[in-house]
Order: sequence, then structure tokens, then C-alpha cells
Amino acid sequence: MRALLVLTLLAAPAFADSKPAAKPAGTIKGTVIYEGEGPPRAEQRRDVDPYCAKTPHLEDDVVVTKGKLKDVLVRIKYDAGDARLAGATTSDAPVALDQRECMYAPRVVGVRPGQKLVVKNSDGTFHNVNGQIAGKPLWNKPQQPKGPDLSLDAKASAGDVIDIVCNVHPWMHAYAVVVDHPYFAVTGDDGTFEISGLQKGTYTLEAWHPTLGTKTLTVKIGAGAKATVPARISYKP
Ligand SMILES: [Cu+2]
Repeated sequence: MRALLVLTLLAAPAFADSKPAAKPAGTIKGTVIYEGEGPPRAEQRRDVDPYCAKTPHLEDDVVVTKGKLKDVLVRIKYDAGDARLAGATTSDAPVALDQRECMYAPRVVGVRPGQKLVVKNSDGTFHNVNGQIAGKPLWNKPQQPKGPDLSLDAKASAGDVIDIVCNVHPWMHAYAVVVDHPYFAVTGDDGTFEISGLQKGTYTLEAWHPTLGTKTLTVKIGAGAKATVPARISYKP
């Protein structure tokens, strides 16, 4: 009797329909290269704040490690008419940004329009979180030493970049790049990125670095073993 019930449930069309559709298998596994020697990185001048001066850091405008470039946001170039991207769901979870040793961590993040940005102050010093889009003020909030998290709205459109600075510590600069689909990744020290869940087809990859600008690359995703494709994006000084 019990076996029969299970069989009946399995055979019911409603049950079969509720099965979530498999995520497309297309994956881009890439690396962002910096050709030649990375530019020299001087010590940040931190003497304006004794708290920050306790933890010396190098300038972080262009960070190259063994020929690989950090802080590059790589995304699939969005086209509103592209049905492969339009239906993609994005996470509602807020994007986290910490202030630690008077640095933003991470320095480059991707957010979708309207997504919350939660800014933490792990430092025993005061910061202000000043966000602008192309010079237009978005928010400017004070944050006490180890004060409560700030919850900020990414009131912006795809393609915008929210410049986030701290006016107390002028070397502090983060970037929230507004992307309206989940197909993006940001490189770490090893310069690698991975974008998955893509349907078969040809895409334009767009890489963005805060000071070195944009690079594009065409990527073709196939089926089966050809669903995982490499990508090499190169910046030349
Ligand atoms: Cu600060």
C-alpha cells in the first residue's frame, strides 16, 4: 500500500513539474593578466591618523602579483534584448563591505540596482562612507569606531559605478559596480575569475578596472565538454 502511494506521487505530473530546472552548464574560467612589470607601489601616507599609521599598507591602485591583476570586475556585457540574461535571478542578500586597517575590503564589488550594501567598521577609528556616481552625491554617512553597520541602498542603474571614499583617510577608495544580472566575478590576487550558469552561445565579456579601464573579449560557450571555456584578458601598461 505504501509503495503504491509513493509510485502514485512520483507519477503525478504536478510532482514532476515542480522539479527545478537544471542550471545551464556554461562556465567561463578566466585569468586577468597584466603584461610586464606592475607599477611600483609606494607606502600610503597614513600619518593623518595614528590608528591607521599602526598598520602600514602599500598603495592599491594597481595590484599585480606574478603578472596577474587584482580588483577587476569581469561581467557578461548586458543587452536588454538578450533572453539568456534577462530571466536570471539575482540574490537578495546584501553585499558586504568592511573597513579594516583603514582599507576597504573588498575594494571592488558588484551590486545590482537597489541591492543593499552593508558597510562594517572593524576599525577603532572614525570613518565616513561617502558614495557618489559620476560626481553626484548618493550618500555620506559617519561611522563611529567599531560602530553599528550601515545599510545603504545601491540606488543606481546598470553600468553605473558608485565611487566610495572616506574623507578622513583620502587613500581609502572602493568601487561598487552596478550589474543587473548575476554573471560577474571580481579577481583576487591570483587574477582568476569564474562565471557559471550560462547557456550555450556567444557572449561579450567585459572587464573593468578602476584605473586601467575596460577590456572586452568574445567568448563562445558550447555543449558537453565545450561548456567550460577558458578566457584570458590582458592589460598592457
Ligand atoms: Cu576612513
